[in-house]
Amino acid sequence: GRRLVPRAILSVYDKTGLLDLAKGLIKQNVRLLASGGTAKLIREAGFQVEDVSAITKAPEMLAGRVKTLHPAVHAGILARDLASDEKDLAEQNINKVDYVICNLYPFKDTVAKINVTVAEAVEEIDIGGVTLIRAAAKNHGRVTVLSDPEDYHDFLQELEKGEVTCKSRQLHALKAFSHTADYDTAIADFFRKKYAGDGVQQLTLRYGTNPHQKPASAFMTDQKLPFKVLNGSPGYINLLDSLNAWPLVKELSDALGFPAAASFKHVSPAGAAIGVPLNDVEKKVYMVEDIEGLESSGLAQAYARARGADRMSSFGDIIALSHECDIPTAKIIGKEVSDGVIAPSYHPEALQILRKKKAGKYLVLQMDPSYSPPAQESRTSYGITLTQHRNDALITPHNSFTSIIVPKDSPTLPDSALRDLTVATIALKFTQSNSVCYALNGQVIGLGAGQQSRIHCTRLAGDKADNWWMRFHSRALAVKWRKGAKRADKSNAIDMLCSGIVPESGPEREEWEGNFEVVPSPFTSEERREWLGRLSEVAVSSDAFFPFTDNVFRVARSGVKYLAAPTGSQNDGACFETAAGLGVTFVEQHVRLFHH
Ligand code: 93A
Repeated sequence: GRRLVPRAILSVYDKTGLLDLAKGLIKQNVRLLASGGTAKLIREAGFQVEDVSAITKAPEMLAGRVKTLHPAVHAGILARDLASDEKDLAEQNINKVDYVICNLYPFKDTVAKINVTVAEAVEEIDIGGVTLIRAAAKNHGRVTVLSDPEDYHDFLQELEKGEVTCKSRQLHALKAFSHTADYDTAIADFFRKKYAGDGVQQLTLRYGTNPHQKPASAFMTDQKLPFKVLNGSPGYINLLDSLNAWPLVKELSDALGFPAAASFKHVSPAGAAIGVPLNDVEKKVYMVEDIEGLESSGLAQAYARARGADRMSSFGDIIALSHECDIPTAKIIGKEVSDGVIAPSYHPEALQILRKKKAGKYLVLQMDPSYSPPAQESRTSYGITLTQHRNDALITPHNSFTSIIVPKDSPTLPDSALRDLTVATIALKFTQSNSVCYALNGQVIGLGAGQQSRIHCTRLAGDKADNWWMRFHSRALAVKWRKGAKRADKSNAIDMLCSGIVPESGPEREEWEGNFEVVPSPFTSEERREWLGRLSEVAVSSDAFFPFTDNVFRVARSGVKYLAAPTGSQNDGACFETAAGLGVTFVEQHVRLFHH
């Protein structure tokens, strides 16, 4: 039959606003039922209230661990307006509950205290309250659940006007579900830290982006971390680099069937390459002439190329290797200033070499190559959670570059161009935008990252490609270094020479000259023009369309023959025409590849 008297169950830890609420409910003829402490407070204020134990016919037990957990309570909350539910209730002499007012034990506040014990935390895990809230939220078709004292006022106003609307019940239910989810997350976070073991499902990081950003950690909620720390202790940016560099080399290697390597700095690649065999000049320019076993290691050659692209930028890099780190690769790494490496496995002797770096602090991560991240990813920015489908667009040499726009009579691209466009495009997929990448011989030769305008990016990357090529000039190759010049000093000095920015005189000039046994004279503009004119067959990729023709003009100046970019700009037509006029093949790459 129809109940005449609506009922409310009240069980609150935070008793803010409780008495006003009780008063308002009673005014609307609602019968109040409450758990021990809540009932006591209401009663002492002079309002009518029954103890929950009066309907459960069971006392609160186990020092409060069992208060409201009883069918008399939960059947009353969960019953629908169905004949069969009504029958069940009648048989058990249970009344329906219409309003549930509950907030939970302060688990978060408790575990926020320093040196809290597991026993203390355990006592703050609310069971009955979560069950009340969850049951009421589940049955929000009929029941109103209030889990936040802030909501009492509006609720009472609505009640006074008549009934709580369906919309309000929905919003209260949403809040309730979010509240219990947040509560359970806090509990899981606490026990992950206590029980999972550092480095298994979570990892304490030295600090965040900057040293004052503490504490910092990395974790997964649903599985173990897919990497192990074999040496060192990663920082926040180390991990961001590693977790961008790893998929880059994995995808590059999968796409082209070669071992691949990348050299990351500030969450963008400074270089990336596949293991195309090195010629003698390349070995010299990349400073790997003396590496034993280089010839037989595709991976070592891939890293030599990745590191060789922009040696200045690679100083202190995070390295990713697509295959087991072998001895030759470790030997190259051993000579360079670097922060860490991520690879699927390590040859025992290679690992020994790496463990010696940075006075034993060199970061070595072992990645599970079978790991595949979930399709949906999220992050927070300024407290707001953003979610999106992961960028799982696949770039492959045979599918990504088939739409040749100009020249009109070019049905296919040579394999070398497909290879280099693939290298450039996969590199962009993991580069902070805007990004433009020039590639040749299976490696990045110039990559511009994080520029707000595309043309600045195209120029930056083009200037890097030019600088890379100037390093192959006979006069750059013939440089005589001072005895004891360090690798990094050499890279910096050669960079100044090749960029054409050596000052004519003054202390900077003197310092620069100090690197050489025989000081090279700076390149004349004629020398530069002549040598840069010989750079050819370069592939370039852009992470989004070219808004103006200036980009096309600029890439052509650095030997670009093949250009891949998305289309959709108002100036597409002009860009295609410009490319055609310059003898550049323009391929539409259909996927925009912004990355942030
Ligand atoms: O220990 S409990 O999980 N066992 C219960 O059955 C139970 N029922 C309600 N804690 C339980 N509660 C919680 O007690 C509520 O979530 C609320 O935070 C608190 C209110 O207790 P009191 O009314 O005695 O102050």
